[in-house]
Order: sequence, then structure tokens, then C-alpha cells
Amino acid sequence: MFHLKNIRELTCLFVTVCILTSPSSADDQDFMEDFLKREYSLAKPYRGLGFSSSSQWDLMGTAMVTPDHVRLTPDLQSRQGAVWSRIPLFLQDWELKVHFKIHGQGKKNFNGDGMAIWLTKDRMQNGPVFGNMNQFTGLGIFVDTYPNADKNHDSAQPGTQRTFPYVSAMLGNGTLLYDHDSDGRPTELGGCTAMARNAIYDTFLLARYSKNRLTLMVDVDGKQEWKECADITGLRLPRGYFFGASAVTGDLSDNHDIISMKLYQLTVQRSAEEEEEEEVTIPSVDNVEQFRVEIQEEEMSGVQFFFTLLFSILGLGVLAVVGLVVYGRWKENRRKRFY
Ligand SMILES: [Ca+2]
Repeated sequence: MFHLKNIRELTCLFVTVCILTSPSSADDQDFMEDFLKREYSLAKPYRGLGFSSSSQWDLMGTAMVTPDHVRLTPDLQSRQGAVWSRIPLFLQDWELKVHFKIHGQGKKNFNGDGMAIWLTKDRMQNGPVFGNMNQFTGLGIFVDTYPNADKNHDSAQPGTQRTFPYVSAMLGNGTLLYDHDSDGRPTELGGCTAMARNAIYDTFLLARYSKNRLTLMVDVDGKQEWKECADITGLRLPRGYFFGASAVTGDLSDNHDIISMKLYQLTVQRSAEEEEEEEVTIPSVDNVEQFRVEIQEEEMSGVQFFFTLLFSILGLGVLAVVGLVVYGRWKENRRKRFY
């Protein structure tokens, strides 16, 4: 602990010196520096990936490694593949840059289903959410390439049609369900259209998490600049979760390739107040109705606690009365013996 505190003090000093000596611009005031963390990153050459004990990643399902990419699914029906980090993430502030490629023979809207980037409590699970379990705990970022909701004219509201591929973020608390038929709209925290399929340019996705704020950005049109996709504040993610990427094909298919996933540690200034902020154990988003369930549960347990206390007091009262009666009888018997 003492050692840790020293490191923290030194970091603070270093940051302070940096602020004093560097000309700061308004944009990067918060982010002093970023460091590539190789242990959390997946990049070429993918030496030993998936089979070597020294590799930090595991492969699952149809996922396979080629010299150029990790192919999660081929352009064939009913495939499911994933790649999962073996090391839990304990960094507080980070940025994940994903270089990916989705391509296939199918014409637009005759391809699917998409891929997802994960930071979750569980890893290496099979399931219906882009090749991962449903009711997951943690963060899911989806690149959904097939419009399920718009396909069913009943479920699509007029005027709410979207252009796909659609990138979106969802936070799972272990009970929330991702609904495939509505493309996850009820649980979506933010998102955007990103024409990332069969793109002639390299396509990238960026997720930045710092001070309970998740920023999602995309770069899919070859301009080498990030376009904001979603900005979610008050998002609380516990530490110790695993990065992963997964993809799934059904009746329709695509090649879903990961070229790299690079994780950068962000050095961020924090006020003393922010330093002392309590760590969460279950993911949550402030002011989002779906995450109030828990608070209601807490209220319920408050009511339960009240009744438990009430019945305990009543129980003790009954015991006391019984005790008094027994004592009275005993005293009476003793008096009878003396006379
Ligand atoms: Ca979909």
C-alpha cells in the first residue's frame, strides 16, 4: 500500500511538472499521455495466438489466425467465432483502437449479422449476442450489419429506419437482455451509422473510457479522422473485466476480421474527490431507467429489513411475556412450598 502511495505521489508530481512545462491546448488537457499496453493488445504478428501458453489471447468457435488478420467468421452461414483476452483489465482510464474489416459476397442487406467488441466479466461464452452470451455483465460495442427491426415491418416504427451497418454501445448488468429482433434499440446507450462493410478504406473503431465517460468514435471513410459516434457520461464499469471480439453469421454471412486491437493507457488528471470515488461492483449508468432496477431492489430489501426488525422485536416481546409468566408461576410455586 505504502509503495503504491509513493508511486501515486510520483505520478502526481510528474503530471504537475508536465502541466507546468508543456503548452497545453484545450483539447488534450485531460489526456497527458497514452501508452500502448502490449499485454492487452492484439496485433501482428499474431505469434502463438490461441494455442501458445505465452499468448495473451484465446480463440473460440470458427475464429482462426492468418498472417493478416484474425478471422472471427468466414463468409459462410451459421458460424460463430471469438477472440478473448486472458488478462483482466485493471486500468482506470484507457482507449481501445480496433482495426477491423467486414466484407463478403452478399449484396447490401443480404449480409450479416455483425460483430461485437467486449469488456465483460465473463469470457469464452457461447450465445446469441454476436457470438457471446446474453445477459452479459459489462460493455458491448456492436457493429450490426443486418437491420432485423426494419425487416419486420411490424416492429419498425415509421420514420425510425436506420442505415446499416450501425454501431452502438450497450452496458449489461447481468439481467438486461439484448433483443436481436429490434437490433438492441431498447438497451442502446448511443450509436451511429458507419459504412464499414466492403469499405475500400481501412476501418477503425475507437472506445475511450475515462472518468465514467465512454466516447465512441469511428473512422471508416479513409479521411484519417475520428468521427464521434456516441458519448455516454455517468457510465460506471467495474475493473477486472476481459476484452474480447466476437462475430456471428446466420442465414446471411460475411467475413468478420480483426486486424488489431490496441489498448492504450491514458494518463488523466484527477481531483482528490475523483480519486476517492468508490469503485462499483456492478456496471451501471447514472440516470438511465434500466439501471434503476437495482435501486428498487435495494428499497425492497429495506422494506424486508424493516419487517425482519419488526418481527424480531415482536418475537422478543413474546419471549419476555412467556418468561415473565414462567417466572411468576415459579415464584408462586416457591411461595406455596414455604407456607
Ligand atoms: Ca441486427
